[in-house]
Amino acid sequence: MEGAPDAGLRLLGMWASPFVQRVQLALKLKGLGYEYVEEDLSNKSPTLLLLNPVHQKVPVLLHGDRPIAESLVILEYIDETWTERYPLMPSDPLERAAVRFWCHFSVDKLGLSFLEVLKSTGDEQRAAIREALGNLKLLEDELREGLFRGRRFFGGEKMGFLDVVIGCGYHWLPELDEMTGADPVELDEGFPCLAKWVRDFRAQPEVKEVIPDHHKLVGYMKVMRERILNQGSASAPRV
Ligand SMILES: N[C@@H](CCC(=O)N[C@@H](CS)C(=O)NCC(=O)O)C(=O)O
Repeated sequence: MEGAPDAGLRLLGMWASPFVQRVQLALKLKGLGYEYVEEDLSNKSPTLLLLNPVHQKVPVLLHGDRPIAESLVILEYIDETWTERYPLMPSDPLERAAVRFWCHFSVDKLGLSFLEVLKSTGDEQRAAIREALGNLKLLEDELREGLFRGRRFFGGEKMGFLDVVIGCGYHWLPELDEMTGADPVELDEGFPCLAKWVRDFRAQPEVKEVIPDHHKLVGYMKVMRERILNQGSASAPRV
């Protein structure tokens, strides 16, 4: 059992998955205990296939006997079910809309552009990195002069919904070159607000408990990258 007290929660996950880490971090911030079940994604359990027949992916959160799939959906469920503990979503509807907008951006644009970096080499990878850094710049601008300007976290003084989503997806940015074989990026120079935000995110005790050891993660990502490059760009990774 991870954490306390027992809220009748079971999480099907995979240790390296940023989507799973989002859910683990949200549960930690809410102080909710849960049973963790590690899935072997190369040999998915009948339970996973039964509970998430549409996507057959982790995470799946079981609350009692009710399964909830898709990390963003799970996060909203957790936040709306345990409203009195550490609210993740802002109360202002306009700010909630902005949080949802940047969550979509993180999935649709940022995530896809970094996947291209992982899947490519040489000139192709340099072009992919330019595209990914362009997307990162949009987030930097948002922290510097947008709705979240002057804040320590997107959520304010404390981490909120967007910090959980983007933080679990991109806490490894300082190790981008090691993970992807790309040229090193000077985060502090080009992205000072994001660089500070990543440092603050990684320093949070709940984050330290959830995010895997960076050496282990870099090793895992290198193996994934080799596998993807050997399979050809047509295959999607099972990360
Ligand atoms: N949109 C999903 C993505 C989840 C996802 O891609 N999970 C990966 C692990 S990181 C998975 O289960 N992959 C198995 C597969 O693709 O067969 C979410 O946000 O929960």
